[in-house]
Parts: sequence; structure tokens; C-alpha cells
Amino acid sequence: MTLPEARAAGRPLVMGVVNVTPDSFSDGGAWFTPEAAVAHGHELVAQGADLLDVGGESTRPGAERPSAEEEQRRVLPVIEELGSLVPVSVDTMRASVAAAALDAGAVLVNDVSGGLADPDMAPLVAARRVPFVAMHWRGHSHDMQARAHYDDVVAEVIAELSARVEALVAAGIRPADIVLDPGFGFAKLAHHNWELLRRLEELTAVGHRVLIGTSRKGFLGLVGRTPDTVRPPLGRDVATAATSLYAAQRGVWAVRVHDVAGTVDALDVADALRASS
Ligand code: PMM
Repeated sequence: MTLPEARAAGRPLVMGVVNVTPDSFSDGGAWFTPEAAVAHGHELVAQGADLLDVGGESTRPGAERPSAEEEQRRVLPVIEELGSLVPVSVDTMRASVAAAALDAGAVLVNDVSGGLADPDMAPLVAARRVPFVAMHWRGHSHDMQARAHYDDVVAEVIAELSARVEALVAAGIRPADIVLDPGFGFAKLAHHNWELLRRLEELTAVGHRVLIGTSRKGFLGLVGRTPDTVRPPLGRDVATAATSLYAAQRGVWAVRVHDVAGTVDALDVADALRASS
């Protein structure tokens, strides 16, 4: 199974999220057994997902980390099953989990730490010659929000990601295999997320493929609401589809979403508009 090509300019790939975790902020526990996770993956493919992102560690603010053994136990059976149906990425910060996931059929490594959490990650990805999503990250979830200090969030995220690119290439990863992600919600306050989204073209201009993960994130919960009437995560899918469409129009390569059907609908609207011209 290989990664699909983008269907058209302005039409990003849709990466459906399969969290095999008991505690993710967005859908914690809903797909925690391998059977439920696999069934959910099938459902997302039927809704139009181009690839699936399987993860076994929750990165919500304050989360505790599972052991590497536990993380593998969660994701491997799911990747084995889904990997023959659709291209699968593994969402992990651990090289050992990534290696086992690639052996089980994953074709892409999605590391929210961009290789910073585990020094063995970059050499592993270089040796396997697979695409690698490097997300902007300033530290593990338990205290990441204390690091949300920026003078110019876009310039600093780009500078920190560029430093990652340099280190990853020095480790032997091919530049064309590196996908950049600004890391919405990771060491970011709501206004940082909005500014990153508004100025997304500054990141795509760096020249790497870009993936974004705004899905159900906290800043979307505040849209049209006050802090005491924040939308719960499951009520943020329409807002997520809107951000997907906005990002699509700015040339991102892929959007990582929980509600695949809604984002596919939004992207289909853009396609229909394009086709009418
Ligand atoms: N967000 C989460 C998990 N993995 N991966 C990438 N590349 N980008 C993201 O923004 C991202 C991610 C957290 O969301 P979840 O717990 O609902 O999956």
C-alpha cells in the first residue's frame, strides 16, 4: 500500500483519525478495543478517507504516557488489519513503536514531536525511507501549555520546524519525505492557533508538504461562544470542516480529521465550484 497522490490542486488528502486510546480529548475510549478501532477505520474509509492515522498515545494537555509495550499492544493489531485496506500512518513519538508499525503495514510515520522526543526516530525513518510528518512541538503534554509563549507565533513555528528539517535531513531523511505540521493546540493558545491558520501560506511557502490537524481542537470550541458555553469536542465538526476548506484553498497536502464525512463534503463543495468554471 502506498500513499495516494493528491487528486487535484486545492484538494488535500483526508487523513481519518483512529485513536486506540482510553483518554483522547476528542473521542476518548470510543474505539479502544482493536475490533472497535478497526470497525471505525472501515467506516472512515467508506466516508472517503484517503488514509488513516492510528495512534495509541493520547496527547491531550496533561495526559500521562502509556508504556511503549502498551502503545504497541494498542496499535499493532489495528494497523495489521487496516493496512491492507488503506494507507495507514502511525501516530507515535517512539522509534520502537514506529518500527513495529512499519513492519505491520504502516506507510507513514506521524510524530507530533517531529523527532525530538526520541533520538532513535530520525535514524529509523531515514533507514526505512518512508514519509515523516514533523509537527511543531515544545514538550510533552503534561506541561506543554506553559510553553505557549511567542512574539510572532508564525515566524517562531517556521524557524523551529526549519531547525527540525535540518536535523532530520542530517540524519539521512530525504527532504521530499518530510511533511510539516504547525501543531495546532500543542503549546499554543487559541489566538496562536488562529494566527497560524490565517497565515498558513507562510508555512506552505517553506516548500515542504503541509499537513494540519485542527480537528475538534479547543480553539474551535470557542467559535461564537463564551468561555462558559464552550462547544464540547463532538460539537466542533462543522467548524473543523470550515478550517479544512480554508486550508485546502491555501495548498495544504493533507488534513487530519475525526469527522471524515463532513470534511469530504466541504472539499467536494470546493471541487464543484472549481469544476463549474
Ligand atoms: N493532533 C493530535 C494527535 N496527533 N498529529 C498531527 N500530525 N497533527 C496534529 O495536530 C495532531 C496529531 C491530537 O488530537 P487527537 O488526540 O484528537 O487525535
